Amino acid sequence: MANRRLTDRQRRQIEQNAKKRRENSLLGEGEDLEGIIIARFSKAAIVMDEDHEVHRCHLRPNLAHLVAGDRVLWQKNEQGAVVSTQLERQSEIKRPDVRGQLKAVAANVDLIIIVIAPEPEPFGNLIDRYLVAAHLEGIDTVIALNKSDLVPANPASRELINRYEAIGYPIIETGPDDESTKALSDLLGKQTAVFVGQSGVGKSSMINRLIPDQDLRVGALSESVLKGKHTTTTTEVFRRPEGGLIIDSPGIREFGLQHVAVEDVAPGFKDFQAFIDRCKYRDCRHLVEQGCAVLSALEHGAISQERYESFVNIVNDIGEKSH
Ligand SMILES: Nc1nc2c(ncn2[C@@H]2O[C@H](COP(=O)(O)OP(=O)(O)OP(=O)(O)O)[C@@H](O)[C@H]2O)c(=O)[nH]1
Ligand SMILES: [Mg+2]
Ligand SMILES: [Zn+2]
Repeated sequence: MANRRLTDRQRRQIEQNAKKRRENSLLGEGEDLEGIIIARFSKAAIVMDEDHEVHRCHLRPNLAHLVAGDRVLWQKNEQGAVVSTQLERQSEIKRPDVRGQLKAVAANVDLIIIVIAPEPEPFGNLIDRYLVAAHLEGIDTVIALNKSDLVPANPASRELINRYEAIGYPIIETGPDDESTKALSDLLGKQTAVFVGQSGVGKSSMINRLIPDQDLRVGALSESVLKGKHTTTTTEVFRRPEGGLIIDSPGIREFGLQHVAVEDVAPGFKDFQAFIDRCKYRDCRHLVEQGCAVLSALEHGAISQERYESFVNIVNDIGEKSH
């Protein structure tokens, strides 16, 4: 879990801030206040203050890269409110944008909830991509199988999540019932968690259930294609009454990992970890090499065919896109 204590840099910033506040109050300008970005628009942001009140703020031009979850300093003035300073990030979730440029999409996240559901059909490869990215950032993950009411009719989704549980990844099953919502709530505790996954798996619905008085927009699955419509369009932060923050993010169909080095993929596969140090060559790519312990684990069934193929898919994808 990310360290939530103030870093030295943040502490210095707050001290400087107090000094500036005294100076500002002499000048009659707004004092520095702390807040969290809960939603980002092109030239503005919604900031939640320490009393959980929200304010629409302008952004200083040098702060164009602020994202949901960022901690900031902001001031009120006659024209409204303005964010002036970004405080240091403890962690960030990054994703390539449409032009392939790596962009942070959320900051200061302790936990990533990777949501899947019986429908739309889940793909192990997308789960694996999230797991690799989270491992690199050092952020904990939980795989959530949502729409538990539909699982009996789609047992394949439970088989999929059980395979991840067998590897040692934390999982949870959630649905419309109160018990599973309570279990999810207990698991989240006071952490900051981001919900990610395909469109239509029920991320916003899960957040609605956790925060019943928060009227999030929830989309209806289009009956004909059973492919989730994109309902959530911006990444947004919600405060849980129990403490802790939840970040809702727009559903995605693909998750490019071009920003990841090929050699960082295997360490993100928990089931490979026992083997990667036993390969004959230190720079083994685990593809065709002689004396590769991963390939021999695959042969003996200690690594599943699905996971190995998923690994090769990610490695090939990175290789192609970086040329
Ligand atoms: N049967 C069933 N349907 C659910 C459950 N949770 C959500 N849904 C339905 O799934 C559909 C999609 O839910 P959303 O919460 O909008 O999904 P999302 O993951 O936020 O989608 P995007 O915002 O597009 O990424 C809606 O019709 C929900 O009513 C559940 O536990 N059981
Ligand atoms: Mg949504
Ligand atoms: Zn190897």
